[in-house]
Amino acid sequence: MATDYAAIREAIVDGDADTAAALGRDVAETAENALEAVDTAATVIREVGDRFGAGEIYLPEMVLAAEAMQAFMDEVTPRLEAEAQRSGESRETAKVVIGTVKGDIHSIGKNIVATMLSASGYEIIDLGVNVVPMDAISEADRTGASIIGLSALMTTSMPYQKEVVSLLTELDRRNDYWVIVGGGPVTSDYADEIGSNGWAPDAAAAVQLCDRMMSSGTGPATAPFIGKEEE
Ligand code: B12
Repeated sequence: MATDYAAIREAIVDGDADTAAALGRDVAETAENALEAVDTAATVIREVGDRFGAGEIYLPEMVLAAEAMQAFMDEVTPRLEAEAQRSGESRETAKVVIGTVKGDIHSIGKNIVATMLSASGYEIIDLGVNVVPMDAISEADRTGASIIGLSALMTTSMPYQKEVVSLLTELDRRNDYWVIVGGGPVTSDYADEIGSNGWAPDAAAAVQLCDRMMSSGTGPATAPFIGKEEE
């Protein structure tokens, strides 16, 4: 059955969680490409955010839309996992500590990245949201992770991505972890500037990014930054 993108859009914009959940179930059961449906939902929720930013709607409306998006994602996530598993060739994998940085509670995008990485064979240690920089490093130490993934959705929280890189450098431990960053306002140039190892615009690209790092054969301290490919 063809995915009803217009209905997904309407349910999220209207903040109708029940309908969004039902549409999520439809996608999980019948869609040809679940990730494409998730990308559509992500575009819609960002548009809702733009309208909030422009003062056209109020916070409660953005909250309702986010809840509808979450209800949709709850239904689609198992299918997303199955899809990624099917397309996964054999690859070198590793442990990834992932979280949304301090001061920031946005979790939807981070969760999609975690789901896709996990389905692709990576072991995920999800620290949740509002993660203090040193905690990301301590958890990576504790779990023996190779990669630290940091999500930030607000310009005000982006500096905490930088702080993780700076802390590792100050501790003389920059070679211990690949640090990758992402999230709505985070650009490839910013990611390069703060000294992270890589950036990806979406969850599928995040998997490719980790794959490239794990097969690079070099250490994080000397590896060239991997971000937006030059056109
Ligand atoms: C949904 C949402 C919320 C929900 C969050 C629900 C949840 N559980 O996540 C709620 C309603 C709770 C919320 C709250 C707030 N929000 Co809000 N929110 C959004 C919104 C509309 C969408 C974010 C989203 O889910 N996008 C969809 C996902 C799929 O996309 P994504 O996160 O970018 O992730 C993808 C990629 O970026 C990438 N990626 C993401 N993380 C990572 C990590 C790595 C390592 C990699 C490689 C890749 C990667 O892959 C993902 C999948 O494709 C944005 C608008 C926007 N343009 O982003 C505003 C937005 C981020 N919020 C904003 C604001 C201001 C707030 C509040 C402060 C509002 C308030 N007055 O209370 C609070 C924040 C409180 C806090 N301390 O964090 C502003 C931020 C402005 C700024 N300063 O930069 C935005 C931009 C809206 C706006 N235009 O004003 N918000």
